Amino acid sequence: MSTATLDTNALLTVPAQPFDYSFSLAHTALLIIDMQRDFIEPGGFGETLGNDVSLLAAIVPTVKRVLEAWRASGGHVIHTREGHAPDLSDCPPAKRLRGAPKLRIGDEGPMGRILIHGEPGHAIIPELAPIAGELVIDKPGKGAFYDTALGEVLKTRGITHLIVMGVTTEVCVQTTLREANDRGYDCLLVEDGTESYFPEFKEAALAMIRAQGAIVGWTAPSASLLAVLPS
Ligand code: C5J
Repeated sequence: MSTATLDTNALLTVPAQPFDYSFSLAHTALLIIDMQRDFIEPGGFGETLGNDVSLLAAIVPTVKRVLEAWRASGGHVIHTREGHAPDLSDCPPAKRLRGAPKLRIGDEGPMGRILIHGEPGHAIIPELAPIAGELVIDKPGKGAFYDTALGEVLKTRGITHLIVMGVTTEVCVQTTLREANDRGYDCLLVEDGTESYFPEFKEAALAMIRAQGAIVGWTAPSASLLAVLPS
């Protein structure tokens, strides 16, 4: 179907857990969380914390497939990046100093300073790079609403529903879903469009999100979403 003739207010329904999820393109944003080199490529923040980053890299083709189909449908796209100002003024010492990583936030690594705005590692991976018209939200915390303009942007655009992908499932993705849910957004998490360094944490997070009648939100495989997109 051509987007020129598309009714973006039409309701689309995805078979999801714990029950069907309905949304319209006009009032929904595809929100892609932190698909940054620092989490997905060797030498970044994720690896300095001792994680196997290849687990996260494996979802890139799926995220790309959904992103391209969503773009073709003409829907809103928002990307987030976790990171900090070069002077670390927005990085609480509790975040920087916790644990014993090989490199801390702000230290010089193979992809520049770890999780610092403008450094190569802070960038979204090239396969998923934002295009003109797509919003990028820089966030200092795990949740995308904390200390950002995301809430205002969604209100201005009349967005009531969020379809979410990205990393990591139980940290920035789950925190953002919980923040969004408390603000009244209906959220669908794409099951194979999110990943954790700990597969058991991913499964637990998915189960927690959709438990108790979608207490935080819905989950569905990408194939179910792709099947209803007009592109
Ligand atoms: C983490 C994130 N795991 N994007 N960040 O520190 O989930």
